[in-house]
Amino acid sequence: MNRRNFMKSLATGIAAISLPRCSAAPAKNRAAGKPNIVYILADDLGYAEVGCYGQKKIKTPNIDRLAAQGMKFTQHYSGNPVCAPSRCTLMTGLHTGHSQVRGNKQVGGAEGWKLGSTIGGQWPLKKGTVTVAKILQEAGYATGAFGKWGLGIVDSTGDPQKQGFDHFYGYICQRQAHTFYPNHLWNDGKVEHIPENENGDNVYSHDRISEEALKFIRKYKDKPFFCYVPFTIPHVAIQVPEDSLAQYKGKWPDPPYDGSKGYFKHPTPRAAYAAMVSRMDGDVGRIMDLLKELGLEDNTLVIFTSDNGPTFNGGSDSAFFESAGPLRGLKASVYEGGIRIPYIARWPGKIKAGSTSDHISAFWDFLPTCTDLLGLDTPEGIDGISKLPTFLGQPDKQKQHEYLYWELNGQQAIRMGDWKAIRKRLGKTELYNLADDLGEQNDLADKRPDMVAKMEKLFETARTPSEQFPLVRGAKKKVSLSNYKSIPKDNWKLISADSESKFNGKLAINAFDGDVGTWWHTEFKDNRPAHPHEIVIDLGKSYKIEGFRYLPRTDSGTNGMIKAYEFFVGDDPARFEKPVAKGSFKGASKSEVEVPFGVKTGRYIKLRALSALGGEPFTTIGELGVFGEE
Ligand SMILES: [Ca+2]
Ligand SMILES: [Ca+2]
Repeated sequence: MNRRNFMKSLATGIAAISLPRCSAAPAKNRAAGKPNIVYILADDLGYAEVGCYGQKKIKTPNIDRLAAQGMKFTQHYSGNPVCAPSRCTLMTGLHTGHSQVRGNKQVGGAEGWKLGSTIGGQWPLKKGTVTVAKILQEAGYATGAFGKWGLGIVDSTGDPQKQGFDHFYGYICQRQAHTFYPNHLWNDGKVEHIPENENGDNVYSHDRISEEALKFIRKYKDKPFFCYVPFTIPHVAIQVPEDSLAQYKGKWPDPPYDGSKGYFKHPTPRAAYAAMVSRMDGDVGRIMDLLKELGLEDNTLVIFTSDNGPTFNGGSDSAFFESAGPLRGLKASVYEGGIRIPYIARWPGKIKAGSTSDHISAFWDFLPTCTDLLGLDTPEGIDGISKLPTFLGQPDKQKQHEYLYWELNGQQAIRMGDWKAIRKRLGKTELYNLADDLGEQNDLADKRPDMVAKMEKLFETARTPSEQFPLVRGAKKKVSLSNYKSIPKDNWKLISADSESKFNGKLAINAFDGDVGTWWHTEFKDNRPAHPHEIVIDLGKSYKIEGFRYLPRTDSGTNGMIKAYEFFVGDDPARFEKPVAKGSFKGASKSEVEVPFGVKTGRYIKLRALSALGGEPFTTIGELGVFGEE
């Protein structure tokens, strides 16, 4: 089935289920065998940070109980060693050689921290993406996400409520989740102000998020529901309420953390970190208690896992807790410690209690497992394989991956059977045999050139190029013109620019002539005008514009590189309404900067520069581009 037919079948699905969705049909859904799905995703929880995976210091009785009542996977992998791309693979069934999001790519600056800001966030999922949430939604599930999203801010194409979730509560921008006492969270696309945190650490966001997840389960108890709970802890900052801290205070030598490795300082960081894990464990327990209370235990598949390995900064102490167990590497690394994670599945009567599986699986298996569960067609071209046969105790029916693939910031990794290959920035391939070298200490590349050749071929073929997430960054100083192809500039015309440097040819038209080596520079002689500087361009016809690209001047100079900006789209070059995007570019760089925003239709664009990086009264643009469609 191709993608179009698949989308068509989704559409048909809507019609077929629209009646029961509007009337009381819970019994029918039950009979149709649609189990509820609760997917709990811890943030940065290491392979060995829960008791049932060998943790000795931190207590996780509820997660351990989940394992005792379900199946524990010893070889399950996250989608990526960091947050956003990992979650993208979970949602789309595609590994990071094929997925839209392959890194933590911020959009704009840290504006997401500001109350009600809809600027910032992470690179958004595209419109029309087939997500597991969408599939479940169309299959009649109530769908809710509670915690940290990181795949596009409110109003962008990646907004969770445009990607299959009926409800979203929590942090829409993952950077905002670097404090657990925020001044706001997001509730169904609206800002929920938390005034209690304006002058002190009073409302712990994790508690609110847990409460909302519980409310959702209660509200939709009579429907099949998909409750996705991407908890925000134990990711740093190390912050936890006193009642949890009390459990660990004074248990170990605990040197204070002075804040020098980022985030916030803490007087007893080890105790606080352990307390964060245990507090999250407590909420896993509350979710299980509620399922029991509502009589939903038997008809609910509960999955508990983590989005990547344990972290190394912000005062965390992964060495002290042996957070990755015997595995090499931590978060952000494609060694096992960065990607092998705890994974427990519980479904009484279907999944054998107290069982263990060494089936090799990954985040991108979740989507096809769900379609398999519901007897739906799996979208073509995805990388995942259903693990339902393993859940149901039929290992002989379980299809195996030929290999798993990851990439991040120039690192590539492949797991094929017992073999693991790693390559960094296209350098020499490392080769390990995990069967007898779980810690990836003994590089066998020189001994097995045959296997290295096989893996190196896969490093090329397992991925498609990504314009937004090139495998190796910074390799080229020059920006490729192909980056600017999205909306052709052949018919663009300059409407106005408030100033240009005529004497040396740095004219305003250089801002969109398709040449990275030419740029617009505002007048810099004696009569230099001050900010703001504006350029207005006619695109030749109307487009649905989804974002713009800014390439600063590409020589060694830096003056005039735009800092604060506002960007407008409109139908009248003389009158624009409020900006569709505003923010600041972070630092001087020869790279282009991309700023996606929600779709805005118009024929004219205006960029207004409010300040320059060096504080001088200039503006320069090497190349301006816009992306979107007709
Ligand atoms: Ca994470
Ligand atoms: Ca140019």
